[in-house]
Amino acid sequence: MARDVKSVCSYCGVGCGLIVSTDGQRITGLRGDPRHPANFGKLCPKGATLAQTIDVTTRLRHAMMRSPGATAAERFLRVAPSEAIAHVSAELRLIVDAHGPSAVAFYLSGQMTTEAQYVANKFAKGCLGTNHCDSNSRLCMSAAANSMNLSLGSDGPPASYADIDLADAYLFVGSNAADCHPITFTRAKTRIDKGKAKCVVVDPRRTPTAEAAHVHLPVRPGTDLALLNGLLHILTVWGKIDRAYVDAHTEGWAELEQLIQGYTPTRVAEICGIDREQFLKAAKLIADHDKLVTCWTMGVNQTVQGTFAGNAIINLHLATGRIGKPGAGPFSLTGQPNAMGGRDVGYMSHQLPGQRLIANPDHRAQMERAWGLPAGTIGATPGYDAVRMFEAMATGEIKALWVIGTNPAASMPNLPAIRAGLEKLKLCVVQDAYFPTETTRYAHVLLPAAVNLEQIGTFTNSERRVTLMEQAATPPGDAKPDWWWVQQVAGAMGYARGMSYTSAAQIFDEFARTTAGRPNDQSALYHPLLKERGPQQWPYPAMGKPAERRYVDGVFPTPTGKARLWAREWLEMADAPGRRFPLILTTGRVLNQWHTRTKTGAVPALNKLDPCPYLQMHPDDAERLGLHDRQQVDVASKFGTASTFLKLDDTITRGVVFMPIHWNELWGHAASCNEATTDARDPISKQPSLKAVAVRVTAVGRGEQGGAVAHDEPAETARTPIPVPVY
Ligand SMILES: Nc1nc2c(c(=O)[nH]1)N[C@H]1C(S)=C(S)[C@@H](COP(=O)(O)OP(=O)(O)OC[C@H]3O[C@@H](n4cnc5c(=O)[nH]c(N)nc54)[C@H](O)[C@@H]3O)O[C@H]1N2
Ligand SMILES: Nc1nc2c(c(=O)[nH]1)N[C@H]1C(S)=C(S)[C@@H](COP(=O)(O)OP(=O)(O)OC[C@H]3O[C@@H](n4cnc5c(=O)[nH]c(N)nc54)[C@H](O)[C@@H]3O)O[C@H]1N2
Ligand code: SF4
Ligand SMILES: [Mo]
Repeated sequence: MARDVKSVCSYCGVGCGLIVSTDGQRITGLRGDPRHPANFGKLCPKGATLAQTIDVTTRLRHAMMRSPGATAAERFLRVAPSEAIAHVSAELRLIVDAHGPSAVAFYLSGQMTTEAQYVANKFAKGCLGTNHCDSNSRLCMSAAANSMNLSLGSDGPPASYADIDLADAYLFVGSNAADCHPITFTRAKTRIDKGKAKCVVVDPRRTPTAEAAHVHLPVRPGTDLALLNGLLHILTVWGKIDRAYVDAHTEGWAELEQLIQGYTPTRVAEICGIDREQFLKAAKLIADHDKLVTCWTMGVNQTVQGTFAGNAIINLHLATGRIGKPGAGPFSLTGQPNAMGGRDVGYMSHQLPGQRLIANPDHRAQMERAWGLPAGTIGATPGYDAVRMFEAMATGEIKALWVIGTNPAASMPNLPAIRAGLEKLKLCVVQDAYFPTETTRYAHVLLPAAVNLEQIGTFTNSERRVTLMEQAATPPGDAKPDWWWVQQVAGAMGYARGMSYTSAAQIFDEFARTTAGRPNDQSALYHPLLKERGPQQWPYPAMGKPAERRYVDGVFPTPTGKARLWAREWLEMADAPGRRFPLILTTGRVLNQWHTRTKTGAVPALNKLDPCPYLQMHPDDAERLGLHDRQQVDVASKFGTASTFLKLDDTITRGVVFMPIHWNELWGHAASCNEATTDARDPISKQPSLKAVAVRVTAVGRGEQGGAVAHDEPAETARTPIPVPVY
């Protein structure tokens, strides 16, 4: 029956609403939802072509298996879903019985529905009893989440998109929102173009976002904390501190005031490698415009001081009283479409649902009661972070891995080490919607997943808004929603009690109840309400009022009720460039590709716009190194070597090179930037430093290869010629 249903885009954290026309089985049209508050009908090129990613030859349509211990070359055989479920449950049972539950790990994704994230997390931490259940948010939002928790007492940004429409100044730190959060950026750009708002962008590259700025500060990677401390210092000198707010609603000012004195404009300019006058110009813009929204993303989060830099952004807002007010607030933009939902269900290895922590005995007891488990069932030790999980696979400590909705063999840092982990697994289950991916190469079992347009569920976007997706198409073959597969395996292992949901709506109800009384309270939300009233923001408590803007009253969910100002000293990156590795490699995104391209790779229009990988380098650096445009080069770090083509342009800071993350092993041998990235982590958030590693760039085959151990290079795939780039 032909009709229109509502859904949400499954790419970025903007969370644009969709209206999808369907004949009951297939999608016949897709457009932006004019009433959705994230996009008011607009879509970027990725969202507009989302329907083209559904019925493609690379969909994984059936469960597939190959024998345990099979080599990557051994072919998969199609099996019935029941056989795959029986096999996975039997193998997991054997491993748990022989080695304990901590020999099993889960690696989840911010691209699963909240319902699926909740069920997988419950299965791991509640049923099986392993806390080694982490997610790709560890590579993405972990630093921002930790900084919000430490400074404000709760994860989840204080501001809303509506504040972007009210602001008179924007500060984008390590965010290329023009390419990565395009529809949100359009809102800021509209105000900038009308002369209603000023804009400062901090990024080593002159990105499309920086092009729109009044001041662009091309910092050296990893120096944002110094810059932010310096901004607060100069605001103090200029008398811009809101003493009344600081005294009433924060603690820690004395220490912070002391620390920032060391961050004079001259010193900051030197540390960051920027012009002192430009720095002062940026500071003046920020000083003169009270309605400031600061957006930050991976340029901050993916650094070894990511949590501290997030704290410093929040310091800036707290100390000047620019939080909880219309048009003002720190705004961590979420990367994936449902990373916020994932953090709400507690899908990182140190978390439990409702912003609870494994390390907190009260929180564990509350979840044991909620899940009907005997006291003491949930392990008291937080599980490993993503990188540590793969290390534990390499040593044989973790023997089984179930991956859902992420592609670690392409997206994790230091891929040689990741492969060493994947190769050692006794059981590797990969649940994906597409085949092949870089990770399916290491799988013993493949479980076919329905994508978001083929199921019912919810995503929570950057501004804490929960959107219901209705089913627009029938999943192909044996593909099923992610939660279904987990529940089937749980049932087969004897955990049917508490794992027998009949619908996504029922799962949502159980999850929503766990948030009651918590900072992310959304206990009054349920699917029919979302369908009737449209997408809603949390907090959405049972008796209280839903809030568009948090902390309006200056009361924070910390033990004292006050927000915390953190005095954090900037440190030089551990792996600074030197004689052997003289350049800094940074990595990131382009507008028309999504991550490892399982979806965007199937859309011709997008591939025409962003066709191929490259290494962006300043022409002066190329000249010094004797390299020329479009030349094939090796990018070697002490971890490994990536191979790609040079793209010379002067929009990147000298001494820094940039490689997009989208083209990986399936594109060409060693095509992934992550062959060379470092797995050094921020000690608080355990988020890897994907934005900076020291490298050497040489003409292909000319330099010695990077890496502590040269990774195996099977003769038949060695140096698959990479198509010559066309820009
Ligand atoms: N088109 C597209 N959009 C996406 C995605 C996608 O794959 N494609 N992915 C989504 C996801 S999951 C995420 S997490 C977001 C990421 O969104 P962004 O964080 O905006 O994207 P990135 O390109 O990873 O990094 C942003 C910028 O950080 C800069 N940078 C590097 N090092 C530093 C540094 O030390 N300091 C500062 N200040 N800047 C630095 C880079 O030059 C880059 O321009 O995008 C989301 N949106
Ligand atoms: N060097 C470097 N590395 C990075 C980053 C960087 O900036 N630099 N960014 C990091 C960040 S922020 C992120 S978020 C990660 C992203 O890295 P990944 O999560 O690995 O990237 P995706 O390609 O989005 O992987 C999603 C996988 O899930 C599958 N999939 C899609 N929809 C569904 C579904 O509904 N169900 C299931 N089961 N599967 C589905 C896709 O086919 C794909 O294989 O990369 C990280 N890695
Ligand atoms: S801005 Fe993000 S959510 Fe909106 S259409 Fe584009 S990719 Fe989808
Ligand atoms: Mo991300």
